[in-house]
Amino acid sequence: KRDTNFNYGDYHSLTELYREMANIASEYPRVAKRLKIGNSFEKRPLYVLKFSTGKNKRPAIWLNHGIHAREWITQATGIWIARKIASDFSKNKPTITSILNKMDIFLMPVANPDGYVYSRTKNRSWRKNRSHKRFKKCVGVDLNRNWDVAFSKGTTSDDPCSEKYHGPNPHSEVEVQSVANFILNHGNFKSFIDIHSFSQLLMYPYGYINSMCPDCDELVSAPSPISDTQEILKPSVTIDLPIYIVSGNTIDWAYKNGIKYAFTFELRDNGTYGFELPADQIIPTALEIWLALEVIMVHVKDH
Ligand code: ING
Ligand code: ZN
Repeated sequence: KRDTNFNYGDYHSLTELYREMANIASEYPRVAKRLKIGNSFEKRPLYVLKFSTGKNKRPAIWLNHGIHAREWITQATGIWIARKIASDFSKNKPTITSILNKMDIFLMPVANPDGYVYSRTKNRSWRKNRSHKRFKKCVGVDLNRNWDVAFSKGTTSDDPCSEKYHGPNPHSEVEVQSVANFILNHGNFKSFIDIHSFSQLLMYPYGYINSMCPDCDELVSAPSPISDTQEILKPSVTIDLPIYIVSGNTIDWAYKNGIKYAFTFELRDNGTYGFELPADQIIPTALEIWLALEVIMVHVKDH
């Protein structure tokens, strides 16, 4: 039974999303827990939902949503997927049950809460977090340029006023540090999927250099998480190396730290509405990405 009337077909405030995470955990206590992995720069909690049926430190997958504030479809699909995992499991649906019998899923619906609040209340097109340092004339770091991999090398900026500012040093941002520390301390992550919008792409490593990662044969050639995903999503998604060189990005860091199944999705659309995707596309987009995530998670479980 649902004890909330949270509308999954609409966009929500951070407070509503955080409350719904707590609701999911309390409605499905056998499988879901809400963990706090740190605090944002502005001291908001950083929450993750952990889905697990077993002991600690099973092989795990991290689903990362909302690292960029204005990409509202990513936070909205994050909370939808969270409830989907819990409710499918409670109904004994075979795919999610087989995944959760071997693996844990960690889902972070809002990886950049300060930026999200700012985008909702002050500036719809805000991308970065909201950190600031003394003597710096602008606010915010691009959290998808702040990771410790080829820091400051491409499609980024050392100008704090740029929306692609990489920050003063790798992992300078507490939102990046908190996720990185959690993953390194855990030590058994097999997959990291970073969800963005828009462009309808699925990208694999590397982003920081124009070449394929050593495992890319498995990631890309059939049968593979990518080719299987392509099969079910076609023709709505294009699969490729990143279209431009991006240093300091999340999935290159994950891959370099031993997490082989590292992917970036760009959700809908193809530019008609861009970041301001109408709310009536939330559930269709969530259904689409969920199919892809199930395929990838099954592959990870079996390898
Ligand atoms: N796009 C990503 C960006 O940070 C990306 C694209 C991600 C490229 C990861 C390479 C690696 O620019 C959006 N929409 O943020
Ligand atoms: Zn993004």
